[in-house]
Amino acid sequence: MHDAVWLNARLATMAGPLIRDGALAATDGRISWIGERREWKEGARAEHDAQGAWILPGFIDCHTHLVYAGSRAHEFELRLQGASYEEIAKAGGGILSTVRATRAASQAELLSLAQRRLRSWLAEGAAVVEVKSGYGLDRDTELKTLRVARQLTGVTVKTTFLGAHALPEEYKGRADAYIDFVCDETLPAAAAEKLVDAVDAFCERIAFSPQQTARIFEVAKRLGLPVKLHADQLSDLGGAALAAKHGALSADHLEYTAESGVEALARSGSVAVLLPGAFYFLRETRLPPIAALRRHGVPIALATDHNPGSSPLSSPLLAMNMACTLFRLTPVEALAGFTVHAARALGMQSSHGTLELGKAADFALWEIASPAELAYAIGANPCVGRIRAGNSDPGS
Ligand code: DI6
Ligand code: FE
Repeated sequence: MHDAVWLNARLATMAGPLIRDGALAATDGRISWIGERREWKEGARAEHDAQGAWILPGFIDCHTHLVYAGSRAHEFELRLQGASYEEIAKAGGGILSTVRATRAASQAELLSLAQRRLRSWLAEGAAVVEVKSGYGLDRDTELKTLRVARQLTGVTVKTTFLGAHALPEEYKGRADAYIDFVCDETLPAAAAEKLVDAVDAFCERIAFSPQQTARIFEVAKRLGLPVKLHADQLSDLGGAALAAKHGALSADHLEYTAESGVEALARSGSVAVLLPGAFYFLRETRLPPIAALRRHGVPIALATDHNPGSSPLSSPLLAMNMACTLFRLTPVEALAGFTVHAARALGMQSSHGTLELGKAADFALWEIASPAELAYAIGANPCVGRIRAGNSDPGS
């Protein structure tokens, strides 16, 4: 006897062909039966009529910076008057202005801000959201933001330590000393408190060098933590190849990645995470190497990159549309980018990302005529239900 079954459903499992008249059952929070309706002969304690809705795996947003305080609307105005993102960062605005606001906020304030932001993801059927630190930069605030991420409710949260996001004001001109501090103090302290699922860095001219990034990765390895990287977003520092060399779960952004970097990702089995929100919001023109990623068979994930400076985007659906219109991904690729490949970018492919027997019963119901509509429509939200661990009232 299964706990619950959804009948009269259309299923996009993201692991096989579409099922136009399907049934999906859940037991103990996992998918306990899935297939054609006519083959469903078992019993369930609760029977739900999906009324012809499409069921897809719950979306996985594998790259966000959700926990922060303050607003950067003013910088948006400056950029519209001609200032560049890099100029604003060099003048002490940018990430550092969010760091000041985040340091000043209490843990309770940060939690209430982030939980409120998260509502948009819940409304669009998200199951998993990755959340990075990186707006604290001192030890206490990095730990504070990661604790907040762990306290968020309604989705499964994966935390990523991003202490090497920017050089804090108190280390001005002493980047290597700051990397020492991250390697010796902040990262080990965060890991000891079990606040870290993965380790990331911002490898960029305006942030940290490949050598500094490699030092962080060595510490992550010693602590037994997987790595990911903000790679080649604004310039090609060989970030993708560096991530691949360290067996990264993913390399993210990749606008400036050369073909050799793509080949390295293919060899290491790392996922390419594309972030069309930042591309759009910074009005970038250099496209990530989509054709090469396809040619070399690198799995492509998508994410919102939600952050206050370069991608104030809170909608997975809009990110999918942007990936199609700006990067020319197909709707099927966009859907895979927020499900099966995103799961892999977080190392959770054995439990999430597809609708298959034994995986988490985390899925969403959509009132649409075909799955492609999710990537096609702009500004609509046809989500009519969200199930988490088999539970249709997934409040916490
Ligand atoms: N890359 C980005 O685009 C964001 N962080 C990063 O490493 C920008 C974050 C910000 O501007 O606050
Ligand atoms: Fe980012």
